[in-house]
Amino acid sequence: MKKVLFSSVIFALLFGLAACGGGEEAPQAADEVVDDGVRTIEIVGTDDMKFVVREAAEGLVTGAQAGQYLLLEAIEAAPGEELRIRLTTVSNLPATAMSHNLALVELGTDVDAFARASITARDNDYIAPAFEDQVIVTTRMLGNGETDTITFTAPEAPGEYDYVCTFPGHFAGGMVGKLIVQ
Ligand SMILES: [Cu+2]
Repeated sequence: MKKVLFSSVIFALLFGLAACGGGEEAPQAADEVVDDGVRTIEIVGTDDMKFVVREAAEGLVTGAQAGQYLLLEAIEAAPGEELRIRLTTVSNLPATAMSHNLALVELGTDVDAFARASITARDNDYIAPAFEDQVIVTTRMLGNGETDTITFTAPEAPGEYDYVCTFPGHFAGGMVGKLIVQ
């Protein structure tokens, strides 16, 4: 019994040390760091109210350089393709002033109306309840340093699906893009 206890203490000590890891950036959460073959797109939301990526990649339509990033204009996907989007907000401002989400909506959604209606939907993470049935998938609203990962299946119907950030003013500021299913 005594030996067992001793081993447990050693184990706890070793485990504790390993968990501390010493200064390296900790992973977001165990369930977000996975390698299961699903295409994962790392997107950053910036203080310029843009969706950006760190580098170009197949299946991404990128535009102008935006500081250290590339503007992300569109994501190309096959019908029914499984996709994962990891959105991270990088900001110098408090979350109440600068947060981002990424909400993908059905074809035919009036995104301008959706964004405008969502301005007053703070209690619902800035997703207007009246438009919820047109939202295919959305991340949480994220302040500086926060990340959310969504895994979803691209629609079967080909078309250009809008995604927007619904934080007040960000749609108007150009925080938009398209999921091109083809
Ligand atoms: Cu935003």
